[in-house]
Amino acid sequence: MDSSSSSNDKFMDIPPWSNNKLVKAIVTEDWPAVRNILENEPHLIETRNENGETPLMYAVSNAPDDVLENMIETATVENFEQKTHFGGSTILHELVFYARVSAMRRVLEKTNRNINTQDIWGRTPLHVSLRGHWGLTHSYEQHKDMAIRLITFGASATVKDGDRKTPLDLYDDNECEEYEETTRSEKKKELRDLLEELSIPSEILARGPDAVKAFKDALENGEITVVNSRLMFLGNEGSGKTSCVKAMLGKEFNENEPSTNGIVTTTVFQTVGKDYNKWEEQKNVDSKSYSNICL
Ligand SMILES: Nc1nc2c(ncn2[C@@H]2O[C@H](COP(=O)(O)OP(=O)(O)OP(=O)(O)O)[C@@H](O)[C@H]2O)c(=O)[nH]1
Ligand SMILES: [Mg+2]
Repeated sequence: MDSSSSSNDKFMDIPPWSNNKLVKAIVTEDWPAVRNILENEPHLIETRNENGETPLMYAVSNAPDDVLENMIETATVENFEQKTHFGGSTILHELVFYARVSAMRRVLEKTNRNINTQDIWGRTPLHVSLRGHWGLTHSYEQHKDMAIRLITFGASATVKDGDRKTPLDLYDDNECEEYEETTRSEKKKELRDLLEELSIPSEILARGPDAVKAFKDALENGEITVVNSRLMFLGNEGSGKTSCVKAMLGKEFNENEPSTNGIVTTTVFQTVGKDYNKWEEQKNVDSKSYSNICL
């Protein structure tokens, strides 16, 4: 048993890796055998070796698309949450390294829990997707597909790696040799602008160019992480929900507060006052994103 095993960890360290038929078939690129094993002994996919590597990780570099996707369909969420012990990388790091875009999408549809997991170099899957790799370069379409998809599933474009570089910094450093030479710099700028825009929270965008500039400056120089969450107030009629929310927003107490009809959503944001504890109401922003709900 390795150190990451625990009593409620269903993952098997047996059969020993060297006797694992599935791994053997992957390593020898015997894809018909892999298909057969997935059908008849699917449990073999839920195994790992002493380095925390799974058969799925082994398959990423060379398995045909249908085999890789079949493995992803068969695997459990625990399988996608394995990390290698030496590099700290996850299946998502592996998939973006080899630009296995549709397989990456299938994993994300099952779980996005490791979307911002950093490996021992501090790199998230988004870092790895946009970084230049010696001897393995990605096309513009691959960069675009992977990065947009990762950001849509919650990847942060502002996490810094061990060299204090964000995924976009690594993209700047990437020579993108695979891009067509005549349009390379234009394409890079286009994608960079798009990714930057996608990573700006909607409530900042709604407050106009000055807020966007302040947000970008703060990201360059500051260290504050933007966090958002949704609060829901549930309680019996007349128990004081509306009054509580009003108090949080610094509004005046009304002894004769009318009963709330149905559901009320209020969008709020936390001000950047001295102690960060003053809440103010924010109107005219996308209320789906940041709201509290009173029932
Ligand atoms: N004395 C006192 N009265 C309160 C307090 N909170 C609420 N109230 C009163 O209790 C009544 C109900 O409060 P609301 O805030 O409207 O309660 P609610 O849960 O939103 O009620 P519904 O919307 O009808 O479900 C109002 O008359 C409030 O003035 C409190 O902390 N102290
Ligand atoms: Mg109410």
